[in-house]
Amino acid sequence: MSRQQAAIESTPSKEAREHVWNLFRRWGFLQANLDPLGGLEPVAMPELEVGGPEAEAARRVYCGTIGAEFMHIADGERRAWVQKRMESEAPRVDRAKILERLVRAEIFEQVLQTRYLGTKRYSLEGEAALIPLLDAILNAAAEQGAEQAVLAMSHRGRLNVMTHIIGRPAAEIFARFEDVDPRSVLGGGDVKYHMGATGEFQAANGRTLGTHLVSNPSHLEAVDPVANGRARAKQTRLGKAGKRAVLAVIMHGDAAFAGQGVWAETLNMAGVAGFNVGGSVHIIVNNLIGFTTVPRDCHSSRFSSDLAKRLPIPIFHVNAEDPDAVARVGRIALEYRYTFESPVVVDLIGYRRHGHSEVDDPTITQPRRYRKIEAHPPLWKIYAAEIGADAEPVVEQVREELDAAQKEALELEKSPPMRQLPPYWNAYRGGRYDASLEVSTGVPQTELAGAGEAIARYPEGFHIHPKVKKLLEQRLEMARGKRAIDFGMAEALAFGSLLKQGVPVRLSGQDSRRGTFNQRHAALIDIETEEEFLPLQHLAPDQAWFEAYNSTLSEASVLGFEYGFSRDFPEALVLWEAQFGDFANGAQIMIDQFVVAGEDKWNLLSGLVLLLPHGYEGQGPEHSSARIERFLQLAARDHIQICQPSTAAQYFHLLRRQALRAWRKPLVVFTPKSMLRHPAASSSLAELSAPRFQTVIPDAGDGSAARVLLCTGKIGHELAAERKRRKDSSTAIIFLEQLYPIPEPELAAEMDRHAAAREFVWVQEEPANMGALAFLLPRLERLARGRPVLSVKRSASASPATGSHKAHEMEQHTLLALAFASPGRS
Ligand SMILES: Cc1ncc(C[n+]2csc(CCOP(=O)(O)OP(=O)(O)O)c2C)c(N)n1
Repeated sequence: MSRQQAAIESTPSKEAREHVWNLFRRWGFLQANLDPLGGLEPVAMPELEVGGPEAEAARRVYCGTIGAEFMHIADGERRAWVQKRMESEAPRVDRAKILERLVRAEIFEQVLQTRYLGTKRYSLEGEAALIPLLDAILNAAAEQGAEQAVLAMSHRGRLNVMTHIIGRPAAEIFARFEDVDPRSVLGGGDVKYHMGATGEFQAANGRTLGTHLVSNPSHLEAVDPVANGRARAKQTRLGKAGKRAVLAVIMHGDAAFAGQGVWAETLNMAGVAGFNVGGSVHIIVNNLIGFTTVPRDCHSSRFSSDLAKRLPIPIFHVNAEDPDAVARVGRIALEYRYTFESPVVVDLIGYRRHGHSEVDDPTITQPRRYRKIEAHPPLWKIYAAEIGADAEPVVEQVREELDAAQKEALELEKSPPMRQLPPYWNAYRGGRYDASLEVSTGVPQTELAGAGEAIARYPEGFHIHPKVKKLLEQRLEMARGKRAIDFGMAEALAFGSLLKQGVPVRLSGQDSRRGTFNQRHAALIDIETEEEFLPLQHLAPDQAWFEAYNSTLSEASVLGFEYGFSRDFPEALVLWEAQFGDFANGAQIMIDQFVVAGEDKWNLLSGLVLLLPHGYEGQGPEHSSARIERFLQLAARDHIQICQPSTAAQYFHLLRRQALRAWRKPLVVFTPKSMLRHPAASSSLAELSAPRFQTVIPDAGDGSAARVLLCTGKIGHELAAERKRRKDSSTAIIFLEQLYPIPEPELAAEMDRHAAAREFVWVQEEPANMGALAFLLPRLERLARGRPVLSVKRSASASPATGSHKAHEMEQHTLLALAFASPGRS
């Protein structure tokens, strides 16, 4: 007998009992019976080698088919809550309903397997308990007052969830297997197990929950922040009640959960003001395999869920072959979310009956495990025997229903869309650009002055920082027309004028409240109290809402979140800002898979704005380029807009255009750094009152120039200064402000106006293999009508810019010299 055992048996005091229970509360999950196939060996724990009735009782609670990890939570109230739920008697569950759910889940897969042999569907078999788990979660959510659930998941079991939880008719799934309408998606569309779906869930208490499964790409976990952003937007629509009314449920594969950083980034946002969704419910659909890779090669920890312990949130591991325990855990998890507005993780441990997809043979890599699986009956059979029920009538009925659904699908001419857009999308459209979409974006000077005064105002007694005070005084002068308007003020006026027109504005990014370049000051900070004041929230009583958030230091999750937000708030101007444009490549998956391709794949629109500081200023390889070339490579079918406004007024009109046009397309804006306050890029109030954004800024001359330089952004101002210094009157400079959709009529008109020009020269700061050159050259050549189009650029390079400031200056000097070199020599 160990010393510990002896001590406990000789002194059965309350403290000793508590001590034993605490050992199991802390470590019991390591010896819980979690793997239906018995592969997950219990961990030898000397702490748990205690005997006696208390230990037996504690072992029954904590080493059964539920393994609860919660003792890492510092908040005693939360620990006590989980403890109470674990240690109280398991509530009764509706076993007949659970059995029916299991039968439906498995027979659905079997029917698809026999009818469409050799087609990938990513079966849920081996994890069928996911359906009763989601059922328990949504039923409990309905009791808590939830009205909508935003669900996200990858491939595994997705078709099953669409049918049995989201509520889409099985005929729609069959229609996709039959591929009844291939012409409708030529060159576009997406595979069936990525599609979004909208439906309704009938809860046991009589309430109906709106359900939506978010469209998602193959890139595992990329959908996580998107789903949360969508939930946040839906919550924002409902005001204070939003967090209770809208629930996010995100499902993960075990390999992806452990391996993909975007999920870790998303979890890190859970408690941050701008990104909180009142707690999302996470389910790891844990089949203890990732494609062909076993858990020990997928993560360094025992459980794939360990990363979740970065936050003080509970993790409930549950054996997927104990459906009663699964249903119980679902309810506990959901109620924890609602009690503490906290994320919560359910780790549903089962197996995968087939290969990664049904066309893959798993016996090559896991022969022993798959021999076991082959001999293992489906869960509904095990459960029916356990509860003494006859499942055959349900099986028959489900088969008949699915037969009928397939027949129905064969009669369809089109695959009906499984998702529906909410009515707030009615006023917006995508598709091709046409000029009739344009609206006036100018604002009368008197209104600008009024908005400007309000932007520069702060409450009496507010202790303002002297530097900010000066900036606000300057803004006041700008509003009164006594000082030229810089980019910071132009942006504030764009936001302010939109807010007054009823357009909400949401901005987030790293240090975006102050602005990386000290240019924004969206939130003023009292230097005595550190209280905040956001002038744009105090413009007028009937103004729209304004939110500006500093984000976590992440690109992928924050951009994903804002994309999600924009998907459910088309009426708002939603902006994500990169600290420097270079860092946007940390969010490349979001850009490629959602922002740019969303319309093509899913016919889903977004008006999200990406603000990407760009420009060569000698700050090294990573603070120069927002990779214009990459965005241009992605540009097709008018699905994104790519612009580089060269003046404050142009930025003002561009932002307003984005919000006021009915055309909802993502907008990539290359924003300035050194030009933020440069006189050449500043504007007058009159320019902000001008009718609209100019896609092309023509040269101010009479069109007689012998040589025409074409450019975009900062380099144009440098070219103009150089032209002045040289007293050159034979060179024209045209600014291309919108790189895509390429404004052909405007550009052609301006190039044609220069009838005497012998050549056109595209001038860019970027190396030859970057920037807009490769994209524009063939187009410019076409518009030049036979005249040569030359180019001036840095030499091709693998890295965007030099690390030496002096080298940068030498290069810049050479660029300008070449741009003004005599014809034919560039
Ligand atoms: C980011 C990313 N990398 C790789 C893949 C290819 N891939 C698709 S499924 C899969 C295995 C996923 O395993 P797991 O997360 O455990 O989910 P399961 O398929 O077992 O349900 C992999 C590697 C992918 N889709 N996304």
